[in-house]
Amino acid sequence: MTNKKEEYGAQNIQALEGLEAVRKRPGMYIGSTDTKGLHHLVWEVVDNSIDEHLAGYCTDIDVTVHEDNSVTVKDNGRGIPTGMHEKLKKSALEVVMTVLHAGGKFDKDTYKVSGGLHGVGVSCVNALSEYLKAEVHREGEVYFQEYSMGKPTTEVKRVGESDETGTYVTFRPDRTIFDEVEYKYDILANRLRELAFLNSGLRLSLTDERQKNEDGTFKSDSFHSEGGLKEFVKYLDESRTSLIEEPIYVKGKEEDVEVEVALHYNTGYQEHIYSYVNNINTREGGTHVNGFRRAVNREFSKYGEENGYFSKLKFKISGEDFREGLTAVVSVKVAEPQFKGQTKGELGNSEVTGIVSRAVGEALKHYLEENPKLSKRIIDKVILAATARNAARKARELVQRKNVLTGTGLPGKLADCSSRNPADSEIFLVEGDSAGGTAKQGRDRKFQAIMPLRGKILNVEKALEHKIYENEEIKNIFTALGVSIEEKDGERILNIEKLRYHKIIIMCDADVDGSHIVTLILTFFFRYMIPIIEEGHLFIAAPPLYRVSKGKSSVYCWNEEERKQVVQNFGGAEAEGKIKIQRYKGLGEMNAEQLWETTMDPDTRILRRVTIEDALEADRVFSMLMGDDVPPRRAFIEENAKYANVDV
Ligand code: 0RA
Repeated sequence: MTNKKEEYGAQNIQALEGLEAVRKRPGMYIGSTDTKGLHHLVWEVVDNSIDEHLAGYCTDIDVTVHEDNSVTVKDNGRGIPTGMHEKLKKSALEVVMTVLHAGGKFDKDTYKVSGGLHGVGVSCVNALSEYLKAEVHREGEVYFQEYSMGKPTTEVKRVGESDETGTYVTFRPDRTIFDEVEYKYDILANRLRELAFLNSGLRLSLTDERQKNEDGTFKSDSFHSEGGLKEFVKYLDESRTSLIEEPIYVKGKEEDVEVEVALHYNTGYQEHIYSYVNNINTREGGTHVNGFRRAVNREFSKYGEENGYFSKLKFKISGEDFREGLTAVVSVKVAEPQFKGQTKGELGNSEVTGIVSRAVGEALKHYLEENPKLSKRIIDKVILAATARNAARKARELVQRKNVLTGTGLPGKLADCSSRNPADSEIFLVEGDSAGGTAKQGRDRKFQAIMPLRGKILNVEKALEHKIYENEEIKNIFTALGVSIEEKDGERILNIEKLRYHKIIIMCDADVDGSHIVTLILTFFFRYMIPIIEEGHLFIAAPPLYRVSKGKSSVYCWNEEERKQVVQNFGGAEAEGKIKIQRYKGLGEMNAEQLWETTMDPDTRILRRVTIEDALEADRVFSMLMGDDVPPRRAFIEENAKYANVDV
């Protein structure tokens, strides 16, 4: 930690623009006004506290959710300055809290890092809160000011003395702005855990005053990691079997770019690279990830060649062979990050590639020289990966060639639709042959195709790749969808240009088995067809749970609450006897007409679009669900019978 001596006073804060714009177009500033935007408010304040940590002044950050869903973020940083801002003739505290972009970050001497949607300023949080209170402990005194919708409702008041420093920000999100105002413990806890790994030494805690433990204390968690990224990769690989005992750790700095990387090998077949720029997850990777991959390929292939390990191979080792079973976290701190890509989740700064590649290269070279046994273990795995990839390519080519030979090449089980326009066409992947049959009768064949899937499709987390292409159900999915896997520069990419349906709808029973099958299918798409999720083509059908009828009228219900409401509307308990409640346990209990009107008719059905809300958490859940430990999987499925990782 560095301790900067420069004086940072009220005059460093520049006033820029008003907060009206934030209330008019909140999405522009915090991304959205759904639950994601709601949580973004917390991250905005926490980011400011983390900046204090990065500047060397803050060791503890405490987040508390109060009973009314207001939140307090407390830190022990320097405290927001309270002196008079010379130009604006106002307290700097008031300027920071009420003037857009006045957080101090636009002064490059103060804060080196900020990026993405983060860093829009704590004043945005103020603008979007029906109530906010800022309390500052600084220079022996305690000050506070209160606000409503971004406007001060009190002066900056001096209320007492304190021998500590720090900032407390308490805010209650504005109900007229957010669709939903309930904070989710798990979302907060997951990000705080991640921040603890990314900022080793920093303590972050979460307390939820809405939930009590059995002993009467509030539900809470505390996150702290001395090991930082090393512990992070261990945590990510928790449910997998390690190939090497300890992660390989890299830390370096060049031209003001800080590089921190930890990598670990497991016995699995997947590559998991999590990347961050200034603590922000870069889902689409970018120049830092490219630099990392380049170094891994270069150093391992050099080492393998020099030691003659590859001499007997009849095919080329490709980049991805070096990354099978690799889990890594790549974190860089960059002064002026440039983000690109569709969701601004990709780092663009070109200088970063070389910097990361050099830092990682050097550390790997060292590791390989000093750990010949472990290095050989990794190389053996690389060779196995290359061999399997070669076999997979052969299997895949066979499948793809076969399709050309058999004319349309469409699987026999597919009941296709007549439309040839992918934009209008949808395919239902249906659990079981019998429900598949009902769906075929109930569908509108003009634009709806049906493909029944038999039982549980292959568990792709565990299977070797060539096994996957030999699996009948999976081959059918590939060919029905019209997508193929192609190799380009030794990397495999999914070609979805010829995708035959723009809506792919998973339709399973609304029970535990059904949600297990949904998870398996989601895993498959997550691992092998991510562009389909990214492009928003994947959906989950929601069959109703009940049909409540009285006389000739009947109503479908999707949950307990709806059912109670409908029973009440039908006359409640008095009409006991006359009201019939049918509980649907599976799709098979509905006839074709019922299935159509509840689950398939675009005018009345409910579809959930599958998004990769949080790739990191989704991935962990998939591994946990598919991994070796059965009990946590069972518990998870039962708890989340209503499909996790899915945006409703
Ligand atoms: C402006 C300048 C300084 C600190 C902060 C803002 C600051 C903001 C927040 C928001 C939450 N916690 C915070 N902690 C600090 C620099 C202060 C100095 O030089 O003393």
